[in-house]
Amino acid sequence: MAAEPAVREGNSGHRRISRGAAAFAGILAAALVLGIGHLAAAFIDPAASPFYVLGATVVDHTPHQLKDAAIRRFGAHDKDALFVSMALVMLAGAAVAGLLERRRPLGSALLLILGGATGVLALQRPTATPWFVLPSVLGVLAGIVALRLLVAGPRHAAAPGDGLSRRGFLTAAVGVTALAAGAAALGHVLATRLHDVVADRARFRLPAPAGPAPALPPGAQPTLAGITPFVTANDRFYRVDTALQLPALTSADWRLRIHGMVDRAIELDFDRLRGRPVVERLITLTCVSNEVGGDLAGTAHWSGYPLAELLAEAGVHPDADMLLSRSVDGFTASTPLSAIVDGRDALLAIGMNGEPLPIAHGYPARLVVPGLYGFVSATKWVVDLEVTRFDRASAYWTDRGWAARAPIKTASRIDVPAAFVTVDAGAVPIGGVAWAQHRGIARVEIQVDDQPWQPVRLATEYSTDTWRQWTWTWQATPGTHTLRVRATDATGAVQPEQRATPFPDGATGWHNRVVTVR
Ligand SMILES: Nc1nc2c(c(=O)[nH]1)N[C@H]1C(S)=C(S)[C@@H](COP(=O)(O)O)O[C@H]1N2
Ligand SMILES: [Mo]
Repeated sequence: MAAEPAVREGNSGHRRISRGAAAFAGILAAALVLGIGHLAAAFIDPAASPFYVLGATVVDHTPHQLKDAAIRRFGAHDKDALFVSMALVMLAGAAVAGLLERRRPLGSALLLILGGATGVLALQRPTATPWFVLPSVLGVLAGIVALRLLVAGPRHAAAPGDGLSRRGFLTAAVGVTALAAGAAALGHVLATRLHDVVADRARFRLPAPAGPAPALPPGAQPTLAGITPFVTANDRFYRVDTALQLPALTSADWRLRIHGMVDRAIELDFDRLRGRPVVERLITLTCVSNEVGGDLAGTAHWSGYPLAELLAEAGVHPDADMLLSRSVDGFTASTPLSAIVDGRDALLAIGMNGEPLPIAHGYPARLVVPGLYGFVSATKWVVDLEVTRFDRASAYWTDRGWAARAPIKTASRIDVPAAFVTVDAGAVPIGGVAWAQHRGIARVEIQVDDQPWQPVRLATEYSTDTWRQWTWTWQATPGTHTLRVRATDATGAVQPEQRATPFPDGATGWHNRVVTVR
């Protein structure tokens, strides 16, 4: 079959653009909406870019079941998966707009409605100002002009309804593509230039800790190939947050307001923090979304300022019971004040493993509170601490059905042997990790098939706020066997066998591994 010409004579003698060309025109127009919108957003706030607005809105309204499924299915690539699905939906919508435009300006109307909706959604973003509508509006106007031009032809065409010639169409298409790509690229460059957080982080000098973390005692890290390292490197540390675009907050722009139920509100910046002693602590962070056997946990040297001291300066009212921390991107976490002032190492952290916080982990400042899941304590890019009460305020995930208070549940995991490996009969090294932050691990036991539970060798405890490695030697016999692990915390509570999903306050159940022995 011969290729359809881009432009052909209609019955009326008017040239009408082919369906394929019209769909293509719609896609180019939509690309221009996003490109111009992105450029305009660079002058306002990168968070006002239409593509980002749509993605962030989807993330904020995704039911937790779907979000958990996405994290399970795509892991750290859950955001890539979101971007790809969004792009596909947009591509389809844009093609429809192009097709609709062929007879009447219905495609333009569709762009106007969708662009208007994006502008309204932009105003709902946590950092929004009235200016946030502008990128969507400017983008849509540019998109409509492009769509009219490509599909209906210029106003000064010889006769009303005359479309572009084939050559004119191609020229215009190339022009629109270049404009869209150029605007998007320029927007990207401007946004990074204007908010150059990467350079700022490179210049940031992390103060040496006045109170360094105690050294690892010998025996805290068993030597077993494949066992989880006691300290997690920054680039191996799990990352969980709702941010599609990393907040770009420079240390010069950073302010932390402490207010609410306090005697005097205070505002800190890095100049005011300078000179205060920095402490460094090893703390194991855990995500509530961690499944039984999952790897959403990590241990790092966190350095920063004790939160209790900062709160004491503001003077916390005795009837307050919650610290509501807020990120520059609007995320909030509700932390019981008791967990901050009871002597544990709750920190306003500015360093991770001897470096300024990586941008993805909260640069320039975040919270770390031992013993509590990240969603109720570990606010990254933190800019606001409100002292309040659980009966007056609630945080981001609590508003979406998750628990308001969430201490970390006791967990244990088999790391060695890895899943699906075959081992030789005889002495087989087994190993893993267990955690029960702020209570401590007292015992870890392993069960082979239906045999009695047996205690394993626990690595030396570093502190109750860190995980604990364990090893065991199995006299393996040929066949297929199931190994099961369970931990007991220092209060004597045995990790429950009962399986529970992460929602609403953390998974429970015993991790097991099926091993083939030959
Ligand atoms: N600003 C912000 N901070 C956040 C989150 C978030 O979505 N936004 N997620 C929290 C959750 S659920 C966890 S488990 C920890 C993860 O910290 P990490 O990414 O440094 O491992 O960050 C917490 N802090
Ligand atoms: Mo989390």
